[in-house]
Amino acid sequence: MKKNNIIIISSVIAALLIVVAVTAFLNAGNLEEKKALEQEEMIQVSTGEVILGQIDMGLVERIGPADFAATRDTSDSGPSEHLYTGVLLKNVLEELGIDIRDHDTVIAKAIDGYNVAYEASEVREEDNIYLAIARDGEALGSKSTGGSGPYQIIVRKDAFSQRWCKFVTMLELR
Ligand SMILES: Nc1nc2c(c(=O)[nH]1)N[C@H]1C(S)=C(S)[C@@H](COP(=O)(O)O)O[C@H]1N2
Ligand SMILES: [Mo]
Repeated sequence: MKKNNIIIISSVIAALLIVVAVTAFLNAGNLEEKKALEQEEMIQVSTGEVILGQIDMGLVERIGPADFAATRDTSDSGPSEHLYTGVLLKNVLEELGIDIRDHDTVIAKAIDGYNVAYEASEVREEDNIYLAIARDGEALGSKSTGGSGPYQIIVRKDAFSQRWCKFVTMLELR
């Protein structure tokens, strides 16, 4: 084989390897970053590019968590009513100095790769989308401890709870 051909083929293989590596990195969806946030019991709030703030337990405590009932309905269990403790997501954003009217959508991103998009208009509703920290009086726990937290988004109007978001570590406002 000509030396030039070997150089061309090697370059193509190298370029493909770089593409594979970059794609794998992007697909990981900042898993390390999400794990660190889970560990520190924090949620990062951003526009996707710019960080707008961070939610921690102190912030939730300052807003004043309250109990509310919601129906959890999973694929392998029937509907069951639970008492969750949390704060309205819109109050959390307000506490961070974020005006939800500047955005159309809030995307919740969880540590297991589950993402849910909420319309800003839903988030603004009075008694619908909550950020919960406890269920039936017990802290939610984390994915590694078999729980659903430390934070979980509860959508009270979602009859089948599939738009709830367990293990949420990031909120992206678009
Ligand atoms: N992070 C995350 N959130 C999630 C899910 C999930 O797989 N991962 N499943 C959804 C679905 S389909 C249901 S019914 C509810 C309740 O799930 P559970 O049975 O694990 O409580 O969580 C929702 N939120
Ligand atoms: Mo579900």
